[in-house]
Amino acid sequence: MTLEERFDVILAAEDKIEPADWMPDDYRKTLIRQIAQHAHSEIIGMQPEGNWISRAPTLHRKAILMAKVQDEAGHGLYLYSAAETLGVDRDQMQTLLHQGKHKYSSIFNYPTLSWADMGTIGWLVDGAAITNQVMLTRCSYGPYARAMVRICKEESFHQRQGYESLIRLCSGSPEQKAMAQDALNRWWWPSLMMFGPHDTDSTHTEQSMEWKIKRVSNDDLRQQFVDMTVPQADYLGLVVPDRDLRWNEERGHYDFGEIDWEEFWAVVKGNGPMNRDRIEHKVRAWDEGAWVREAALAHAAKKEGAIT
Ligand code: FAQ
Repeated sequence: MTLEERFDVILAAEDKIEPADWMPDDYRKTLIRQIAQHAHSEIIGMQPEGNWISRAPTLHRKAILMAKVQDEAGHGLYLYSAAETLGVDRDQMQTLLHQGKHKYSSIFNYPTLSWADMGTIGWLVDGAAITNQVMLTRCSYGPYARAMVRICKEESFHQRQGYESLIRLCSGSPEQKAMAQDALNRWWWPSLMMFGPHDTDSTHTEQSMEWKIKRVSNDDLRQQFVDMTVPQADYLGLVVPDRDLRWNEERGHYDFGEIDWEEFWAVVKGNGPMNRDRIEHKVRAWDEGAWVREAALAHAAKKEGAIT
């Protein structure tokens, strides 16, 4: 059996490809691209929420938000580790992100303007992330699939805390409910954009599905998310900002309006409302944190010296 045949047999048997296994170069490249983007999204995704830690309305909410942001850092670290098993260096991934050569999710290029944005990010952004990531627990690449199992468990807490926070806001004063509606108005469409372009415009879906990296297409996941989320908005008494949204009895799904693809591509290409700020902040944090990395390395070397 050739190496390529063995690779195909593993995929067909629904087994996992492991780091030491032979894999096609493009399979490796696709995984590095996707896992690095995913890791960067978790790390950049700390910024919009970190922005509210010092302004959380109660100590209870502050503790929850800090734990959530810390979890995102952890997710980034699992994912960088998963990418490293494919032979890419972590510093290299950071450099490519800082130079704008690596992408991260479009969603994190929007500003967080009110406290209701924290609940809405948990509800919608974590909700969309889980919808996408549950299929990735079945990804053919072992280290990525296993990282996803743990990440999904944590994201599910994130989603529920967000929704719970919105239930509280929506049963509060009219001003609080209006704040929640305003947050939904601003985050709904960017959340739908998280699933990527239509299947017909998606460069990678067909091949990634053949390789069992992706198991469900962008449009099917988006539909799943809409079907799950609209009844949740109804329960909150909030209105989804889409005039074309209606239940389609025949399809058994919600029909919904068209995404503003011009806005999507502008954000993906670096021209969204917060792209420049996000990268500037990330580079500054990296530079200012150099002494921490140096100290950690010196400490590790000292400990190693003490052992040998
Ligand atoms: N933003 O051919 P496709 C989170 C790019 S984690 C930016 O369809 P693919 C946790 C795409 O890269 C959220 N770029 O691509 C959290 C490609 O460009 P390239 C992140 C996008 O890979 C919550 C081009 O468009 N999750 O939120 C986007 O097959 C709360 C063509 O697209 C993941 O990364 C986009 N939205 O499918 C943290 C999940 N969509 O690379 C803090 C893993 C597409 O050729 C707070 N990733 N592009 O230059 C995936 O499942 C896939 O990569 C997709 C895109 C579905 C995102």
